[in-house]
Amino acid sequence: MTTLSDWLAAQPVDPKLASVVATMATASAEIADVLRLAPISGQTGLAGQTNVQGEAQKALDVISNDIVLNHIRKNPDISILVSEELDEAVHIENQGRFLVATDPLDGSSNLDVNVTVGTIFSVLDATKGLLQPGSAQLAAGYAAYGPATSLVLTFGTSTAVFTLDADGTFQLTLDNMTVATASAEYAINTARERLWDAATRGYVAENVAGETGPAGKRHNMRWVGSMVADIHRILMRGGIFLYPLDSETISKGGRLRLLYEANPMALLVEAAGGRSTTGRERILDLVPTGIHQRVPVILGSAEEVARVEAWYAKTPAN
Ligand code: FDP
Repeated sequence: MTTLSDWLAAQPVDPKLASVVATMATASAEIADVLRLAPISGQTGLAGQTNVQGEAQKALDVISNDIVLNHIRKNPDISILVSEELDEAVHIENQGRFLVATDPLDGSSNLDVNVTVGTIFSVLDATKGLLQPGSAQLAAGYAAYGPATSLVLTFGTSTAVFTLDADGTFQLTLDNMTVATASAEYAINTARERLWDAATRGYVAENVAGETGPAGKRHNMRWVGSMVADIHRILMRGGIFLYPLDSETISKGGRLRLLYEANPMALLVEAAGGRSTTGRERILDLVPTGIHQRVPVILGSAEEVARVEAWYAKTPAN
């Protein structure tokens, strides 16, 4: 077996950059431990609850953020942390060349039902500022805390999957993964159908029409509602994930966050041969205007994403 350390040492990247990824892997292994035992330790994942001793509990996403921050502070090569849990970027007093943007616990509304959640992260050159396009990412990854803890990583050219072993090391379980070009599985929250734009409506209607409709094949729908779980399924067996702009999210720019959700997932998917778009633009080309900016997200198997892009191309922007 190849451990994460062996694999990182063999990558043609700056060893300091590799150390940033190793730091996020270590933080993820600690978060996996906390989540695994959370129901026994009485952690509900909800803020404002008290434990059996009557002590105030921190929400699991706050605990996860603390774990990440704690590990980041120990790595002198990381000088800035942007986190979904923190309003402002944290500037750490060192000369570290790297910035980490993270959603420390994504999908947290699934915590109480023991469904896969995850930690997503993106690594940028800290000397180039907070608001860089996703194409400038030096590395990206996520940990998926499911039946197994998976760590999925890219330095921008290929995507590899590791699995957390019983002794706390990550073992390489799939190198150079590819997202199937064609697929018939789509993921979207259909409860929002009344809010969708014409392009989303058109694409989904074709899928629902099945083999006798314009898509010419029967589609299936899967929506975990935890982005890490949905994207992990798509990376492993193909498919498309859509959280498009709709009449409710339009005022905020979208639902999901650009810096620590859309960008890292887009880099992972594209490095595995898939596509990513807002519908009208490649996600990785967007220049952020704020650290917590939201964007529409459509990514996955190239042929399915191209079908959605074709719908947007023939639908005028609002
Ligand atoms: P959550 O709020 O539980 O953290 O990041 C936001 C996110 O989950 C994604 O993981 C998930 O894909 C999405 O929200 C689900 O949104 P809906 O509840 O609107 O379906």
